[in-house]
Amino acid sequence: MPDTRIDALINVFSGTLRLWRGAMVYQQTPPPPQLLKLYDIEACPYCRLVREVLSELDLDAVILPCPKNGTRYRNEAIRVGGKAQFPLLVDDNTGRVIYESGDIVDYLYAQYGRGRRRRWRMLHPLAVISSQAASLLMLRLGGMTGLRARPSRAPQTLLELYSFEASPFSKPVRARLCELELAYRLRSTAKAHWRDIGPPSFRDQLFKGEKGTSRNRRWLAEHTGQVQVPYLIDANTGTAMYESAAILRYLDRTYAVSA
Ligand SMILES: N[C@@H](CCC(=O)N[C@@H](CS)C(=O)NCC(=O)O)C(=O)O
Repeated sequence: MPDTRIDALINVFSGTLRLWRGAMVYQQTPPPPQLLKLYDIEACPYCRLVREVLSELDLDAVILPCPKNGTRYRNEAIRVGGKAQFPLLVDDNTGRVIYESGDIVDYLYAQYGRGRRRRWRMLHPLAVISSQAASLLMLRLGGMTGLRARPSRAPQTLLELYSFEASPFSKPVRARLCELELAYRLRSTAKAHWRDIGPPSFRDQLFKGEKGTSRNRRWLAEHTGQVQVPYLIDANTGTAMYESAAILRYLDRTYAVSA
């Protein structure tokens, strides 16, 4: 089985541990004028909890990868927030700079959703434990990607990735973007209708109806004729592509530098 399939299988288990949070849109929010910024480590269980909520509120964001030993955005994060702790959310719409996953999740639900019930906030420690278990699973079985920086060259223009947090095939791509410290505009593409559930090849045979049940899903349907993630757009080279294995090869070929 190719590596990406094994990774995807491990990600299915880790997604199940998180009860598939970050797979469905709970509320479609009008996009705020300024993009949110998230200083993030893909393998960090706390960052995962925040990314799940971006998917569930259908919020796009600029993801600024800060892997261990990274230099490209880590110093910027310390300048902005005062310390190297991740996740760190910056919302230029309100001037808020927030550490602590629980506080960030509360803030996102309050600012862009319908608020979060107190009992969910009280359950945050449980969410942390299951997210840690999910990360541990990937560490033990998948070698934990998306943790440490690898040498790379920086693109001039932000990459764009259509993805949602629980997507098993998107995770390895986000992990590689993190390791290579490649910032990207996350186009949240979580499922907004039960018709969206299931692998695209199977689902598209079953449901012939209109594709595109959320902003970014509609965009994919209109511009590419299908709805599948991950989908990468790189304006630096005029590239736009589906298929996680091909995207990983492209990122390595284009941006990785041998140490
Ligand atoms: N209580 C914090 C914990 C955050 C945390 O410990 N993050 C780790 C990464 S998983 C970190 O920032 N480590 C410092 C580093 O990576 O340099 C939260 O919920 O956000």
